[in-house]
Amino acid sequence: MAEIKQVLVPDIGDYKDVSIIEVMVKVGDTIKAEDNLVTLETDKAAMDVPSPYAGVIKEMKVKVGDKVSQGSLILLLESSDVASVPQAGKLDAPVAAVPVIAAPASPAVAAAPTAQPAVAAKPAATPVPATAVQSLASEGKAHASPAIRRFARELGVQVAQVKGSGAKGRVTKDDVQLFVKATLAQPCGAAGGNGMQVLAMPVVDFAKFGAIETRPLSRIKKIAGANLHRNWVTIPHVTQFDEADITEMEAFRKELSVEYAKQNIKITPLAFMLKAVVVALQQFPEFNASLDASGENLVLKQYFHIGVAVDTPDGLMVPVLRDVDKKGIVQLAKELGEISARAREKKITAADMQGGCFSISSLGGIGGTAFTPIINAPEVAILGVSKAIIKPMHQDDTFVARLMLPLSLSYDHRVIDGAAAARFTVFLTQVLADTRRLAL
Ligand code: CAO
Repeated sequence: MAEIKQVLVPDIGDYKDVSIIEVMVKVGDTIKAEDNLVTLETDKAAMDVPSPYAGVIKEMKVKVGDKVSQGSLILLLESSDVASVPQAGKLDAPVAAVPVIAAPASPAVAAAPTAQPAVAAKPAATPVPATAVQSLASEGKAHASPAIRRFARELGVQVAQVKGSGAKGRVTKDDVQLFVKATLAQPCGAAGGNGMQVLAMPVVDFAKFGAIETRPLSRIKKIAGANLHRNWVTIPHVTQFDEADITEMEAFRKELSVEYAKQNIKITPLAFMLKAVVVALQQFPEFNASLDASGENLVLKQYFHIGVAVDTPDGLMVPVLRDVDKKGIVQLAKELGEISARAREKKITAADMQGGCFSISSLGGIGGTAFTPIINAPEVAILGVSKAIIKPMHQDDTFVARLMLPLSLSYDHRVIDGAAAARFTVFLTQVLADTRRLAL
């Protein structure tokens, strides 16, 4: 049966007469256990008070500006709880409030209209000390509770840009929502004041200058294009270039090619690359990772699924080869042949393209010396492979002809530092130069 419960201010340390700076709920709201109710502000930090119970709010006992201490009554709630938040002591004892430190607004993720410059892009992995927070908050001239900052961050909004309508200009949830609505309502390319002002593309009548033919983009190109655009504008890319001496690898590959030609398995350098990349990912786990949705945690993967960019008549597709660490070069060459054939025959499913950890884009069969591939989000790095050519390399005071393979590693600079990227490519070149290392 429903029961009226009192929700009290929990243990907030030695603080007394703390101001309520925000009330997030009102009479009639249905809330879940752990939903935030009010935000308290001491001279050091702000903290949200979560509800210990689920239920419907019957009566509010506080408002913004009130001063409260441990045990003050916040509200009455008709509890619908089967399982409330585990509490120490009496049933009506409040749970301890977890201090939520106001972190600075983090950068926009995905396609939010408020992407920010790369300098602000490194997410705060650990809470920022209260004093630092206060100075950052005042730099941003934004007055907002941690809950509102978090809410704004989730929507990719920089709280400093939102005009606060609350007491002393404090930014409320409504203010953030109105800001987002107003931004979205603006014509494309005219978004004001969000650091992402882009001129609209000029509309040109090309027929004025000569004969033309208009051809619609393929479905694949449209889908891939939207993803590429998002990844390009929201991920701070850097590309690290290197060259691997694959003279010995190529000799071995040619031997294998002859051997497996009878079985119709084509062994290209890419099969070796797949294997070598996994050895490098095992050595540098932050390359085998993704940022989580909050942008504040790195999810390290313990599996090794590698995407391979395949050029099809309808556009680029990136099917994924699974568990590359558990397969040999011949098996990988076989799967590569099969999956690229399926991609070209339009037989690839959405599932075939999911779950990748890292991608390889090889233009080695075509040509070129280097390129800057776009990261396949939510992955954090991609390896571009160009055409290997014989070059004079200086060794033991003389020049020798070696087959050199150009590598271009694009990486997400929010996650990977330049030095780590250079170490990764150097390690990769060492593995490719000595294929015995693939077996380590
Ligand atoms: N250097 C020199 N030669 C290379 C090479 C390299 N890096 N990579 C491949 N080759 C050779 C192969 O050995 C093969 O030679 P033979 O025919 O004499 O045996 C030839 O080039 C053709 O190889 P391939 O392209 O058919 O096979 P692959 O395994 O290298 O690549 C695939 C397969 C599916 C990745 C490729 O066909 C493809 O689609 N590449 C384009 C990917 C793309 O569009 N990327 C850009 C995306 S935007 O970032």
